[in-house]
Amino acid sequence: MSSTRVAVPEMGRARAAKLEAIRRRLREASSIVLTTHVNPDGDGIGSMVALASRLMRQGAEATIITPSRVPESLRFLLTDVPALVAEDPSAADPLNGADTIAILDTAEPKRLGRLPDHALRTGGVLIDHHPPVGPPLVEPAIRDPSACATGELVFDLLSLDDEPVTAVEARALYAAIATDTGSFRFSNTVSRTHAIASVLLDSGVDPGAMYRALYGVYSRGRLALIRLAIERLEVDPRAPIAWISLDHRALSRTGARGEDMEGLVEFPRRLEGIEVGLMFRGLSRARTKVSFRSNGEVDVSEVAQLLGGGGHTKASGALIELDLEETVRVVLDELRPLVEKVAASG
Ligand SMILES: [Mn+2]
Repeated sequence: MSSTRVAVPEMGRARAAKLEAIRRRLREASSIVLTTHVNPDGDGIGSMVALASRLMRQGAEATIITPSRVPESLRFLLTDVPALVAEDPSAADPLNGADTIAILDTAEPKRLGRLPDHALRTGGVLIDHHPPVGPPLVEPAIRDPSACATGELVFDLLSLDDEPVTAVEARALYAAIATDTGSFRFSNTVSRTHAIASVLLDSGVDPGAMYRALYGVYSRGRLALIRLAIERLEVDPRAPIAWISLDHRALSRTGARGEDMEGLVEFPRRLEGIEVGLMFRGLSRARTKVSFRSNGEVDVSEVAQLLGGGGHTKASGALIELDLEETVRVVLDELRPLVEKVAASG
């Protein structure tokens, strides 16, 4: 490493020991299937691509299998690596030939489609940054919530090899870290995150081009959906709550994809004076998905849990077995007292 580069603060000993065990296990493998959770995100895909690239350069066979479709905006990452990519896990051949499965960015078997059966048979490694629940599906495993992204753990894993990251690996890891830190603005962004980003930039990442590839291009369908969503934005007359509700025909009417719904809840949340933003999405006549976003004063996970969902204090969600209108009414009835209390005390 050249002396002009930023030095990344060393990873902790516990992390290093776990990653070393994972590295040894992967060295013994000759045919590896890499996978991530359903509805794969930039962290899952970027982590798989970076690790697949390194494994292939070391002479192993690598296949990326996702339990559900890869969003349009992340496909560019997959074209960077010659790993065979299968989006339909019922394409069994690569799985049957694999001697090792690498699970990235989740430790929850129920988010892995039918991969867990294979993983239990072949064994493998698990790399995740979500808080650990129960024993890991395979070992060696690392589940380290102090990492901002699985991409950070993969960066640390690759750094155990005595070689620099390639431009392909750097792009994939940058995409992983940028997505999971909300473009370096969430509270999981610390100085080490930027130190890693600095190394990745020195290894060939163009941050402007990456931002444009990840977030900068909207399909016509997405723009039509945003217009519809903003037309539907409502503000509660009693408490500082705003919401958007879209029925189950919104996608077919606008030509948008399911993934285009992501982030729409930011519009009501960002409205001046609002404490809680909501997004109601009618999935069918008797099923509605609700996303809660708080600006910090109200703990929305309380209401989400009350309605059978869950999440974090500032971002949570629930699936409710009611139609759209009824769901809006029920959620507002539960949420209003909480928000009024905070608004009164503020
Ligand atoms: Mn992640």
